Amino acid sequence: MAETRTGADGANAFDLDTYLKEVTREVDRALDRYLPSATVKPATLHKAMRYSMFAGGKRMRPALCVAAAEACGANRAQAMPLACAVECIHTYSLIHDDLPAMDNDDFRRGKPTNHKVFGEGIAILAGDALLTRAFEIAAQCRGWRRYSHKDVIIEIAEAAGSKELVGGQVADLEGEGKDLTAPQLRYIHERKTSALIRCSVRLGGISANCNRTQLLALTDFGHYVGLAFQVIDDILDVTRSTEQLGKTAGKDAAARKATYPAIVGLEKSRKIARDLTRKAYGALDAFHGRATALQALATYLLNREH
Ligand code: GRG
Repeated sequence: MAETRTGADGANAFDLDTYLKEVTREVDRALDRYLPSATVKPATLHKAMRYSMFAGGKRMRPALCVAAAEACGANRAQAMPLACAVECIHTYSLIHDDLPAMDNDDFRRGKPTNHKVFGEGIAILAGDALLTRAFEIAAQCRGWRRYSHKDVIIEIAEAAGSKELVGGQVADLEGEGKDLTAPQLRYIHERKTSALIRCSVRLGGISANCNRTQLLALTDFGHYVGLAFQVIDDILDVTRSTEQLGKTAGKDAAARKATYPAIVGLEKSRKIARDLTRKAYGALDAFHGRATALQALATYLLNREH
């Protein structure tokens, strides 16, 4: 079990590495149970769903969900169903994002993209089935004292829907080749990336029956971490190689996509990511030192190299 250790300087050092390994193992085990086996008919579809799901994603959204639940006093098992639901939505969005009609990418999570292996038709359907499975998992949860199943279904549907995740993707597509302003770019980031990260953190709180003050703090934390996540993603796209990222590097410039590095330069972009992460830390004050894992995850996401 990951612990908070006391370092040589007397300060507490959270062992994030162990924490992430443990959470990833538990999430992978749960996802394996939640997805139909690769031999269940239609086997091609279930193979395609599993191919992308177990291709080696960082599992950041489930980890944030679990860490948020723990900050509110719950255990990992309580957060696991909704953590898995969010990873199903995230994986669907990546499969569809990689399609020729979208970002047209050949490489994701260090492997050929879903449509490269299974063809476009099956890739679209694997994405659809993962999206649908997320709602099934949420609907099958035992329930929460303060939140109804309807609350949770609406929470996920709004984050994944036309005004957030899908809406952000539309704005991203429509912005290609245009000179966007920083506020226009932020509009895209808030929807395309931050909405699902914010939802992951809120679902962790909901899994723990969090109170209103905690939910609002988690909302702010997820919002700022989600924005910082995309700024760092844009920076990595220009500073890292395809091998290091496990997905095609330099795609944004090639597609003439607006990014923070393109608009304000690399140094200013790094400062923006640091400032957003600082705001995320600020939101954790509401947890009076009980949100160590969330704080460590925010730092990790700021400093990540892939
Ligand atoms: C409805 C046809 C249709 C398409 C929608 C919503 C959508 C497709 C795509 C979402 C857009 C998208 C991919 C946003 C970027 C978010 C982002 C930075 C993803 C990468 O997340 P990581 O780094 O990935 O956590 P891993 O692979 O580690 O899980």
